Amino acid sequence: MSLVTARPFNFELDPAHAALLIIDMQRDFVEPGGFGESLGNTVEPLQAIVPAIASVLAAWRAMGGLVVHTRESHAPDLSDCPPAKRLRGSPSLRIGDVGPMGRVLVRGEPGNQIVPALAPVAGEVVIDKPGKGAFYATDLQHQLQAHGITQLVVAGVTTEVCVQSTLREANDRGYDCLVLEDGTASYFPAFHAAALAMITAQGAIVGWSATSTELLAGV
Ligand code: C5J
Repeated sequence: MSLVTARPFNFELDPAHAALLIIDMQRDFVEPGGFGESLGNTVEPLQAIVPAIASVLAAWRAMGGLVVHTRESHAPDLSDCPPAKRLRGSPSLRIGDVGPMGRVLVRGEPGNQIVPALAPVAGEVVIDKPGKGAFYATDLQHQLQAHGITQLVVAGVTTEVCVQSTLREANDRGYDCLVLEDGTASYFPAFHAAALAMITAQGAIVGWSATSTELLAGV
């Protein structure tokens, strides 16, 4: 066990039973020309967190911890994309449309790959998820149980959408979750701050938060 300085109070990290879960750091969200930008967003806040995640990823790999990456993605025939999701809003590119990085949020397309600085290596788990939460319609729970995982260190995007949905799903399944303050981001900085506040409120009702530096001091 090692004690990580965290909010709302220190987090007892059990490295042997903790996984690093990196949510949706895929080109579709992080790079210009992808789905995130097609919705009218600027991608800079998401690009800014790549170095912090990369440093935690390097430390996690060095200690032999389980790394899980997720990608929000759909089958090429969009059979796992409800019309309610595809038709929502008025993006310049809808899910399945052809954009500068191939078909938006479709598995196997260039834009659906994880950004090169955080690309998975052999032995790491990659979960393709059709929803916002990483447990919905995936085998994430099975993978974590198979590796004896009880704690999750969570990074990725966006804080108030896929990160928060996944944290709530994980919390309901009994995982202790620590979210990285400088390893998560939103297109809307105010939503990032609000999501962290919601997660850690009421005595860590959903989880804890810490910076990557605070986590690394305890790894
Ligand atoms: C969104 C995500 N925001 N990964 N996806 O649509 O947060």
